[in-house]
Amino acid sequence: MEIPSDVEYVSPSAFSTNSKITSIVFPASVSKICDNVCFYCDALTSVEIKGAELIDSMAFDGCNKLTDLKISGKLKKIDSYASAAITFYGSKDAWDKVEKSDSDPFLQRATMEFDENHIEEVKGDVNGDGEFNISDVLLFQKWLLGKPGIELANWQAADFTGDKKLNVFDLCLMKREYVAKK
Ligand SMILES: [Ca+2]
Ligand SMILES: [Ca+2]
Repeated sequence: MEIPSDVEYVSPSAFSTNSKITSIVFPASVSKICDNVCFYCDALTSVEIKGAELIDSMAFDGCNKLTDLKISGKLKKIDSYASAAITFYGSKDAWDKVEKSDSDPFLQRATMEFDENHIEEVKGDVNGDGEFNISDVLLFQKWLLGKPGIELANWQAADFTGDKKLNVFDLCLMKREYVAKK
C-alpha cells in the first residue's frame, strides 16, 4: 500500500498485526516511523521509508517475511528491531552516524546495501535540488512555453496529474500545490 504523499503522521501500531499488507511505502512527508507501526505484520515483505528521521522501537518487530527494507538517508536514529535486508539511501558513513543499538540482534543480522545515488523524489522538484519551491514552478513554466535551453532534471516530479505527460494541467496543479504549501 502507498500512503498518500500529504500524510505527515502515522500513529503507533497503525498496521499492527495486519496479516494482509505485503508492502508499504511511507512518503517523504512522514518524518517519524512510530513504535509498533508494523508490529507482527506477518505478510509484509517490503517497506520503503522515504523521509523519516526516526524509526522507533519495534516498528517492524515480528515481520518475519520482511526482507526488503529501504531507508531514507535522512535517518538519524533507529531503535531496536529492524529487519534482514536493509537498503540505506546514503553512504556507509552516514549509516554509521545513525544512532542505533549495537546489540540489536536484528541489526546485527541485517545485510546492508548503500545506495548513495538514490534521489529522494520530491513532488514538484523538477530541477532536482531536493526541494519544491518557486524556482521549480518558473522552470516548468518556461519549459512548457518551449523556451530554448530549458531542461527538466526530473520531469516526473512535475506530472501532478499522473498521466506520464506534461502539460498545462500539471502546471495548474503545481501552482496550486505551491500556494497551498506556503
Ligand atoms: Ca527544486
Ligand atoms: Ca500530467
